[in-house]
Amino acid sequence: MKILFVYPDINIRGGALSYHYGLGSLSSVLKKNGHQTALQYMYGSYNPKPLMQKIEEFKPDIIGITAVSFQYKFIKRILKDISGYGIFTICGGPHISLSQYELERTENLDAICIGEGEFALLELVNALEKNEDITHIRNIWVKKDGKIFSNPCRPFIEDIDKLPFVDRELIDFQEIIYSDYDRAEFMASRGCPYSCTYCSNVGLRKISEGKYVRFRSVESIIAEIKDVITRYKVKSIYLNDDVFTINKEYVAAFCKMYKEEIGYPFEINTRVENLTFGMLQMLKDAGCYRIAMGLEQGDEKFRKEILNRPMSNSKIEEAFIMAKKVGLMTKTFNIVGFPFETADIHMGTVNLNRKIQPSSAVIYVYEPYPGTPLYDMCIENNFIEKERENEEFISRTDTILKLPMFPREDIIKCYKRFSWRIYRGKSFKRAFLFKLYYSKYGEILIKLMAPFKKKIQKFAVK
Ligand code: B12
Ligand code: SF4
Repeated sequence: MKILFVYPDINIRGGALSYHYGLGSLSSVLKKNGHQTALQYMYGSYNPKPLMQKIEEFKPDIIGITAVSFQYKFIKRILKDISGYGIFTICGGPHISLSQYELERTENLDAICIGEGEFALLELVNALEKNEDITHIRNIWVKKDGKIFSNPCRPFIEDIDKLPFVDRELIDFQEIIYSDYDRAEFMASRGCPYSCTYCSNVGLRKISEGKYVRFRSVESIIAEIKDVITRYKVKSIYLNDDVFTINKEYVAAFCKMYKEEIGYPFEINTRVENLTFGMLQMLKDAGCYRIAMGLEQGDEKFRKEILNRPMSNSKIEEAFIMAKKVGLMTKTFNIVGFPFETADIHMGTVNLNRKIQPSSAVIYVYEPYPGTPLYDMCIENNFIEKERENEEFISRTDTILKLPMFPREDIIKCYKRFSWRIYRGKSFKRAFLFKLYYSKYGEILIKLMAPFKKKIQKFAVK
């Protein structure tokens, strides 16, 4: 069978193309079982024409679309625009997994996949090929003659080492690397043990039985990195796991083997609670050059009570001091525009970042994701402006919330001024560059400066 995957990545800020691990994994499993796959990566503004052209060339039997919440409005347009081809359509990914009602509400959508899709999709494709019944496959819900056939989910895949490496050939992976500072991305794990109220992990964990947080063996991830760096031109590695440092012994074993067998500069995402001076030294010694941590909100009480992130400000400060001591660059992820936040509470985020002075600080506007406790809180309090849900803007630069305590204009102001506020008087070049980046000309500048972005980044963080 021929399966055409669609990765909608429309109206996303930043200028770097991205790889989709989930689709890469699905593609590998299907190919291993004798099926053919292709991908349509939809980047920039909405344009269905290249997709239609791909459908005409590849002639797929099935179209499989991956969905995060922000992209769902575009997915509905895609489904409408390609409905004339009459091809079987299925949607999966975190949004669908937590908003199963979409199957009933979405026209021209035949099925959805809830949770992990490798073995469910394979079963579906095999059944379609043999013209067998498809209404009883675990994880797959099907719409047939207006009737929904829902099914339970199989347990989470226990040993993720058993999955083949993701299919990097599904896309021009070298182009992805070039667009992302010559960096190749990997994932050593699935899942996250924490339960921040704004993050989909809270809901995704409940989908299936079994262990949610799983790591591949160190040997397996090192083998994959080796495979990629021998096939592509790569200068650095990004382990994009939700939290890479959950298990101390794993980090130690990884660092040892990575240093001996790979040695490229690398970066990771982490949580302040996991970090010790010894672990940071080990990471640095193995070639880690930067760690990224979600700070999200700087007001300790708000962070604990609304976001379920109980770490103290002093713990955050301590982690950044330690990282700087061992010579690691640091990056914070921050969010503005949470329900019940105010401009004053947001200043806690500014002040904490100002104090710790990370090498770079990223800010997003809060986006409510179905299946999360904070989304439910938005619904209960009538904070979502339903009529604005289909509006087109760049993801996480605007809000669809109407918060009596934090008007939209103030959220956008805080978003745009954030980096200027934290670096002003501390690092002129960072303050200036970030001010430009978040200004109304930011998006145009990102595009114009794309050929020089590596130089600009080096200049900004040094
Ligand atoms: C790595 C990552 C990225 C990377 C790579 C993107 C990717 N998805 O591979 C980058 C940095 C590019 C990225 C970008 C974004 N991300 Co992101 N990302 C993640 C992260 C940390 C891991 C994703 C992953 O690889 N998981 C492992 C793979 C194997 O799982 P998977 O992708 O879910 O796919 C499996 C199933 O979902 C299913 N499946 C998925 N698609 C399909 C399609 C079909 C047809 C079928 C049958 C099955 C199926 O089968 C797959 C294999 O088991 C998750 C957090 C998480 N724990 O999921 C956030 C997450 C997916 N990201 C999120 C968001 C919001 C974004 C952005 C919108 C941010 C932005 N504004 O820039 C963009 C959107 C990109 C896009 N257009 O999809 C949210 C989505 C929440 C939501 N409900 O919308 C998540 C869940 C984190 C969170 N805050 O809650 N992200
Ligand atoms: S630590 Fe990060 S990935 Fe884990 S639940 Fe919280 S926000 Fe999500």
